[in-house]
Amino acid sequence: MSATTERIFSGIQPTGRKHLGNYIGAIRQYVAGQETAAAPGDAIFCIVDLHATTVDYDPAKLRERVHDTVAILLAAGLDPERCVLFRQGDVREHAELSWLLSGVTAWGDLNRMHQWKVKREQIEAGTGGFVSAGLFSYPVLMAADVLAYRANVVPVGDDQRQHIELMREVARRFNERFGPPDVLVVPEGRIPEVGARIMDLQDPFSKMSTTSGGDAGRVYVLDEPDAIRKKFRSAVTDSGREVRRGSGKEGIANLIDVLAVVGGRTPESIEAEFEGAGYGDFKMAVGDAVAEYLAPVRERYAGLREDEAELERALAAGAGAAREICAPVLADVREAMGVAEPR
Ligand code: AQP
Repeated sequence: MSATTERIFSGIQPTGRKHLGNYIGAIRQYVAGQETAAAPGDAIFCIVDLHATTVDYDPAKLRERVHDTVAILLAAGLDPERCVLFRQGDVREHAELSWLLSGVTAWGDLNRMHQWKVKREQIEAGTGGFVSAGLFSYPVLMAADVLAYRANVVPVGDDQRQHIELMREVARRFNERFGPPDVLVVPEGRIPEVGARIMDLQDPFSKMSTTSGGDAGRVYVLDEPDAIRKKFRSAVTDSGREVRRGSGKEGIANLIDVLAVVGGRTPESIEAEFEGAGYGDFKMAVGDAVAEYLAPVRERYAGLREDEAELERALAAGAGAAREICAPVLADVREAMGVAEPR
């Protein structure tokens, strides 16, 4: 990567059933990043199976879901010839760098992470159940994922702002402590202007999420067109009649954003088009547009998912390419830290 080249990196959880928020906030950006990358090694995407082990999970299902997730990414347009697409657990450098970076990560910063704060409150209230240490420290692994590649751009949704801030802080602290020269690149988040936070269709004050909310509020990338239309028809809005954004109109604003993204338009043009239209017609239009937008992905997915040998072949090639980029960075990190190279 030259000084002016952009290298993007992003990780995605192997939850298998990705939702419209994941697609609009992240996956769509991955494909755009691949299109503009100067070389395949400048667009790097990782299925983060190690992150998935911080909560209760079924090992057999994890393997399956990695395959589901790769197939979705390929169906969305990622091309292993034009980007680096791999499984985190295949590249040992991630776990190793995570440990090394934990020495320059402030405990207080981790203790302030939003997701951890929620867990901490549950622990304090005695309702947390088993909480793994990994749930506290996984942001360090996220930092390692990105910093191992000296990526300078991280395409993500709005919910990842705090994680990006932490990885920037870790990179800065590492460089201050062990430089000069700077060993790590301080990355920037790339958060889309429209669609960075797609909201739950049944609760427009909460983001569309894998782990909270119900299926009615969450549109899956692989949902059948009729199911998609039905979810949009039942989307919670407000008691008004105007298709515009504004206070008290969070549900409608969310639908405007969704239609803007899938139609490649601005929210303003949608407000203008639907001026005077009823909510029913508007919701129908959004449902139709999303069903049409996701249909080709769902259709391609079926064929890709059934060829597991090919998915594994693509992941293995991706892991090899990833290692070629991150192994020298790890060597530099060890050298700067005075830690021996493995014999
Ligand atoms: N609602 C959303 N709107 C826009 N972007 C979103 N992302 C997640 N939700 C939204 C972005 O999707 C990317 C991949 O997320 P992930 O696979 O790491 O997350 P996940 O755990 O499968 O999905 P959720 O819904 O984000 O999980 P919960 O809410 O259950 O913890 C990320 O770039 C993310 O910003």
